[in-house]
Amino acid sequence: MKKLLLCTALFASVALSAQTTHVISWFMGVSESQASMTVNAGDIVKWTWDDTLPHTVTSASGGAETFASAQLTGANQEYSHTFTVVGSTDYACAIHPMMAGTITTQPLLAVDDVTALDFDYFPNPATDVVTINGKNTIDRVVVYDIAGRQLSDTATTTNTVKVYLQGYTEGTYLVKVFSGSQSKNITLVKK
Ligand SMILES: [Cu+2]
Repeated sequence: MKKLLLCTALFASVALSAQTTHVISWFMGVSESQASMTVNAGDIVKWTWDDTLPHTVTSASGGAETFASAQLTGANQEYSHTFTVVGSTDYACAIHPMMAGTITTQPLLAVDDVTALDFDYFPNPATDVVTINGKNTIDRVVVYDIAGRQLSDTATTTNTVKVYLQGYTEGTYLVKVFSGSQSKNITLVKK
């Protein structure tokens, strides 16, 4: 049983390494939280124009990455950028500076890290609670939605940690589990 669960964990980690495209709706009145997200290194962020006004997507100086779209006008215009540098980049529309956000790039799990932190988790998919059983003490568990938005950040001090999913809608969630200096991402499905 334990072996099977570990295989599941390995598979989930590998699946998470796939490149993901995140979409941001780009329009006059977009909020900073709508325009901001955390992505894994290698992910693509695609902005889609959702009004008829001219906009750009332009990075601020001093950020991790530098990018600038052309000035594009009209619904369904789009601009994409692939984020590869770990760190944060503020950006805005050059025409409407209040249209602004921050893209934070976190390191993609290296293949060698997959077995570094030893734990099982079950059940997955789950309806209410997922139990994580660590070989060592688990220090912290952070839950993200599939768009990379952080939903919870819990400090823990035990080998066994429960992740409660009752309040979440059905779907896929990313969970970062920390133990000592190591961390590992897993994918949980709420059904
Ligand atoms: Cu604009």
